[in-house]
Amino acid sequence: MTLLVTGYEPFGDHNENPSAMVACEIDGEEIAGHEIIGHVLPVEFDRTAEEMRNLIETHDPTAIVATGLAAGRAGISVERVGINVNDCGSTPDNANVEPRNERIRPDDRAGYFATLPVVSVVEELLERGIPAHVSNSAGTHLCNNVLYSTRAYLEDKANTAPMGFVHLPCTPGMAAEQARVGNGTSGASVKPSLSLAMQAEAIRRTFEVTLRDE
Ligand code: PCA
Repeated sequence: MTLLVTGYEPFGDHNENPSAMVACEIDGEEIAGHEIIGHVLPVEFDRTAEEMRNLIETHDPTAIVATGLAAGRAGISVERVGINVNDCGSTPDNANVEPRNERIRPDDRAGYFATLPVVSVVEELLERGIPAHVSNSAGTHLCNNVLYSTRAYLEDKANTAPMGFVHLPCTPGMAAEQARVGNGTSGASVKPSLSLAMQAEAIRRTFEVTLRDE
C-alpha cells in the first residue's frame, strides 16, 4: 500500500523548490502501514499531467498529495479546488510554454474539488502549531493544472483515492536570499517562510488525517 506525494522542480526565478525537497525528504517513510512514494514533477504544461497519471498507474496509491511552492503565502495552503484554466501569468514554464486563458480540458467542467478532507487537515495542522489555511485558489499555473487534471483523470477512472494539492511557502533560507538580492537592507520586505522540517511534518499529517478520515 502506498501514498503518493509529488513536488515540483525549481521554476521561474526560484533556484530551489521546497516542494521537491519535502517529497524527497519523506520518500520511503511509512504512515499507518503505507509506504510514501515521493516524486518530483517537471514544471511543464505539456508533461506534468501525464507523468502524474503514469505514477498513479504504476503505484496505485491509497491517497495522493501534490505539492508546490507559493512564494509569499504565509503558511501551508490546503487547496479546495482546481479550475479549468491554464494561464502562466508572468512566469513561463520550464520549457518556455506560455498558455494564456486556455482550458485544460475544453469540454469538461469548470472545476474539480480536492477530495482530501481539506478542513480536517487544516484543523489538525493548526492544532499541531503549524500555520495553515484552506485556500480557495491554487492559481492558474501548474499547481492548479495538476490538481484539476489529476482529479479529472481519477473521476474518469472511477478511482476514489483521495487527492488534493498543498501549496508550501518559502523556506527561511529562500526568504533570506530573496531579501538579500532584493534590497532587504534598504527597507524592502521579506517573504514569509516556514522551515523545511515543519513543511515535511505538515505533509505527513495531511496523509495521517486523510487515512484516518477514509
Ligand atoms: N508552484 C507553481 C508551479 C510549480 C510550483 O512549485 C504554482 O503554484 O503553480
